[in-house]
Amino acid sequence: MSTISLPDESPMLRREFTYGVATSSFQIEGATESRIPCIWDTFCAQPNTIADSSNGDLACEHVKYWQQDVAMIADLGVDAYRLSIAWGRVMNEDGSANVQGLQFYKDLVTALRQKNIKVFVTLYHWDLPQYLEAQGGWLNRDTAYAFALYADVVSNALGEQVYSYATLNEPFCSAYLGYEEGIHAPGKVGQAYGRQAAHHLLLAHGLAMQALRHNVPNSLCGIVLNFSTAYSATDSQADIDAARMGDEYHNHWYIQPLLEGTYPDVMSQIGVDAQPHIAPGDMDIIAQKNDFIGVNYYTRAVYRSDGEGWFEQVVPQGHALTAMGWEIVPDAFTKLLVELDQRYDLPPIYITENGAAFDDRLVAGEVVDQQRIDYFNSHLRAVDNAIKQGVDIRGYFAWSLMDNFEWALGYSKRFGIVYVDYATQQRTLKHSALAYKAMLSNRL
Ligand code: IFM
Repeated sequence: MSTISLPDESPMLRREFTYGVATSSFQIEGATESRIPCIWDTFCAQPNTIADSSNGDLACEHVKYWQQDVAMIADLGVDAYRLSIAWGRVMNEDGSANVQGLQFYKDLVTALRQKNIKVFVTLYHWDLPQYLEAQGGWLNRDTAYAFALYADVVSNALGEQVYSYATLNEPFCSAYLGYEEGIHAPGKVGQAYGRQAAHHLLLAHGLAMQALRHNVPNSLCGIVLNFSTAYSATDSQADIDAARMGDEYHNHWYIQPLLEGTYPDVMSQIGVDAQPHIAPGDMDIIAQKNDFIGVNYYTRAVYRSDGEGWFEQVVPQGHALTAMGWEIVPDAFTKLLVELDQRYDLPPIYITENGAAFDDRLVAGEVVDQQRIDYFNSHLRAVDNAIKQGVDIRGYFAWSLMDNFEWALGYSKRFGIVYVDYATQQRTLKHSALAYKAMLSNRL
């Protein structure tokens, strides 16, 4: 079996560098009967939304098998586990706390701590309670305040047992895919929707940070953002400008407000009707100090001019693809990290997600996922290169611990380092998990 390795002098071989695995609530938990419905339950129930017409009713049945899953995580030898809380499992519709739901996460956190595993909690990984969506969801400013209340309840309950709290996972996906393109829940379509949702999500982040600062001053608090490094399709000035606009619109829209308190200039290039309503004081709430920013990276994006002063994304060419059709471009990962560092006064960075889906097969009890091992090898080296160029990166989380519900693609895509047989809920460590485990045990 081939291995995952890093250059001998890599700072990532030191014990202080945190390695983990990541999951999210809706993608693994199941147990819908013990929480209130969320927007993904509703979305999955609509026709033609999910590739295999599946839903999150069972997923990996993690609520049932969580103790076994904790043992599996510990066996991998990771330093940390990144999980998300299902808002609708810990809060009731009347705004009161769900005591049993909170107890589930308390037990989970305690069990992980007993195994000496640092817990990285994400408060919002896309599963907005449906009753809030019925009141406008992220288009309604009140949702940001409801989120702050929820953050207050969770951080009071779990306290500093949690090493790190991230407010949101990938607000780009919630806003753009969910409210602008409509391919994710709640399936709304329109630029004005997308931009307003993005603003309210960022506002929610800022408001929640205030609660976190008060309740858990010693936990590491921040946010997780996703980025696809922007490239231009050709050397033409029109395409170069298009790539810059795509970068501002899809990447910097979410990070610049956090670090500089402003939206990118590309905002002036969208119609006045699509511009978000920003109340006085919002940008100050959004631009609070973060202890860390989580970076999720999978691939790059290539843009060209649409001929009308705007950008369009082109179908990737020239690199191998994952099962998602995403180009494998580790150099783009280094470029992204170095450019973010050059442009902003960044807090410490954690790579909170990186990984790949491939067409894994379980044969005679083994999954030989050499392509995933290669992906991890090349992308860990990309992170190492960025650190050597001065970027302050403190940790790396493989996405994902185990195969799970891949949103609009259902169970058809497998991102796990652990294979899940959904019929039996049997977990099998893929070769990538064995390689990750071996790499972790060989650290200095
Ligand atoms: O599975 C998702 C995850 O929920 C968020 N980041 C990207 C992953 C792969 O698409």
